[in-house]
Amino acid sequence: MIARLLRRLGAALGLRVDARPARPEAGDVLYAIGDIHGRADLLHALFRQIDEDQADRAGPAGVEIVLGDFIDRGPASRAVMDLILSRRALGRRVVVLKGNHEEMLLRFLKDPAALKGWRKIGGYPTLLSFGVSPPAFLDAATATACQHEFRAALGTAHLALLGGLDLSFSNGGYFFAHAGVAPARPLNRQRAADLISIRRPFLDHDESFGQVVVHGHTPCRAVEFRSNRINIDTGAYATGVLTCLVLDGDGHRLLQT
Ligand SMILES: [Mn+2]
Repeated sequence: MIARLLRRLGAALGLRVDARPARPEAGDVLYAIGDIHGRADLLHALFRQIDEDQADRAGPAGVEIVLGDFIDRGPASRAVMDLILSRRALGRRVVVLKGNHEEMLLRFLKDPAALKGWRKIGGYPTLLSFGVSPPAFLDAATATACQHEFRAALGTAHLALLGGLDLSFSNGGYFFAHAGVAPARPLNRQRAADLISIRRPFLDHDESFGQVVVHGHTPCRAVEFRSNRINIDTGAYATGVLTCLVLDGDGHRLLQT
């Protein structure tokens, strides 16, 4: 009754009002992990913290959500992928979302010309982590040779992981995406390009998106808690601080390296 009145009042004022606070679905505990960027050392430490957190509580295992940009820049992208895969092999529920960096890697696998753009955002350390030497001089021939070498170096499990990335995930009033959402579109009609790379007008938007958007992509000094979004990209690659946002029936907490 009150919820309906609030929604009607909100609609009259041109606002979307969430009368129902965000809360994970029946007993779920959500662990959202920010931009890892090749820091397997930090991810390893954070998974330990998640395990300790899980050990302290009864009930089903949590859902772990990797928010994308787990590769590039840092030195150990291959090890990051192996850690994620081993997590799944343990039977954990792990949702892995696509960031703009994974998008660039996938583009390079299809088109060697994409190496130029991927290099600019820190793709070379990812090649090196797979034992592939980036070209000393980049042209069409060396890019193609590098692409072939990289394809051969990627294991089937790595390819399956990269080919199976999700663009978004939703649970109990929380909406997870790497970069954010386009405010002008409903959550179920978002475009891939916005989900993986939007900054403005998403970051400036003060009104509700319909669900609380949990995202990374734009590094912040400390986790940003807003009424309509939570940014957990604490720039792990440069700061050494990798953040996990824990959402459960009691609210939210942070685990950090
Ligand atoms: Mn990003």
